[in-house]
Amino acid sequence: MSSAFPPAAPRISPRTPGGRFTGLDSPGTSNTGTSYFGGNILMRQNTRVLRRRLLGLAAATAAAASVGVVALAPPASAAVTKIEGTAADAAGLATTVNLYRTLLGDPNNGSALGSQPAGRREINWDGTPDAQSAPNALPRDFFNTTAPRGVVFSSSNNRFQVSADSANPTNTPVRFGNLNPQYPNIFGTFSPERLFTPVGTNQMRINFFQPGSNWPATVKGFGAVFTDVDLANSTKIELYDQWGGLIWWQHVPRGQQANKSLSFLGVKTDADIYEVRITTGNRPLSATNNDGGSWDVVVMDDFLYAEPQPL
Ligand SMILES: [Ca+2]
Ligand SMILES: [Ca+2]
Repeated sequence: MSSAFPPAAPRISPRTPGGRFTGLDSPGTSNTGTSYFGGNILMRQNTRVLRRRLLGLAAATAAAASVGVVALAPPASAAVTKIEGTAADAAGLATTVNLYRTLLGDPNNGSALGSQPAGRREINWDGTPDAQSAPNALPRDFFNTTAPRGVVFSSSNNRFQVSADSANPTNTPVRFGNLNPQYPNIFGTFSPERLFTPVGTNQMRINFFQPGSNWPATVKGFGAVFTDVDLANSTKIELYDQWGGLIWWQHVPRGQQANKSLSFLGVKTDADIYEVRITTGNRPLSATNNDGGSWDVVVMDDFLYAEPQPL
């Protein structure tokens, strides 16, 4: 299978053509990270000051000459605080996920419209209606329209699915048993009982918006729960800035049991995350892709991320 990430699907455009320069730097970033991904703090701070000045100059130039956005290079490095863990069940993983909730901060802003001043957003998939759950597709903008939480998904085919719950009108099997009868035996849940996956591919992208609008946004942290990660190098999270620069990436830790393991990987960073790319396992879900040996099929449960702030 090719390791190349699929091309991005068309993005939703900002409401003002040509972009704008305000808000590209968020105030109040801290340097309290417990682990760092290259570079030193002083250099980054100086870079940010310089970047603000350049952006201001570019904005003035753009206003005078009516030209478009000038893409400037992002900071060379970012501070990253990482929380990760694996467990046999939801109770075992709860401590890890709660640590990450604390790191992102309260409150959980639910489906509140617009960017809130603090806190985080979560998606556990469990409230997704039957009509948008397996065997039906989940609209890729469901969590910025019906449930406005500021995320829109994309992939090579833009097909996504939330698993059926145990009481649904079409008697669809839980945990993606509709796609392969093996899957209910290998996938566990962190938040019962719906799970999430791209369909026809094992790679997807997440872009952020001011919740309920098409105004692009960035976040300062993202984490997700995965189930049945069997191989150490099959599943990963990548974070990118608005210039397409890689901020950070890491493989998701593999579970310590054959089936239904839960894994969590989440980071908070002082960089502005414009896009998250997720690779789930090394095979997409399908009737012929049975999990085992060198074939690792993985799906996702809870997403947790910092409050989307407008770009
Ligand atoms: Ca769930
Ligand atoms: Ca697996």
